[in-house]
Amino acid sequence: MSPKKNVSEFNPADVPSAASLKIGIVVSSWNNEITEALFDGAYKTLLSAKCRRDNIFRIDVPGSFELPLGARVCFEKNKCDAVICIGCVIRGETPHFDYICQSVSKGIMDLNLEYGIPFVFGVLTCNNLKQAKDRAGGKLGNKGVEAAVTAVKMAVLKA
Ligand code: DLZ
Repeated sequence: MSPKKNVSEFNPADVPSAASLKIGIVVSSWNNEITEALFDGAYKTLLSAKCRRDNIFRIDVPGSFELPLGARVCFEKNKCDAVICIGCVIRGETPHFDYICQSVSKGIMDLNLEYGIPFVFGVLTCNNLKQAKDRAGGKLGNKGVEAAVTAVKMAVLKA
């Protein structure tokens, strides 16, 4: 059954303050119409959680496959409390999609366990562009918003 409602809605009162947090956001340039919308959702959500603009560090990488290394660089450079990885992989005619998705999800999980801080999986893995648009500020919400809420909650849990 396909979801029919915006699942990104949250109660701001349930999100801890990010006033003392440093958050990295790594953005993949592939499907950039989508990834910029996800970034926008994440950035605004961090600000609404009181994260300071100068404590948000953005790094751009060419594609989702590069997200784990970009996230590691972002963490090592800025000593972030959490890093949000934003990407959008859209299925094509070959198994390429599966290789990228598996590598990226495993790469990001490995970073969580290696560094002991949250590296958040803000990557859309979609069958087509419409599914991506629906989840990047469309009728199903914005996964960038959800990634930012997760980053703040997990960073505070760690602290
Ligand atoms: C090559 C490629 C393809 C076909 N599709 C996507 C995609 O849908 N989303 C994405 O983020 N990146 C894609 N890439 C690029 C790879 O992630 C990677 O940047 C290149 O294979 C170089 O390592």
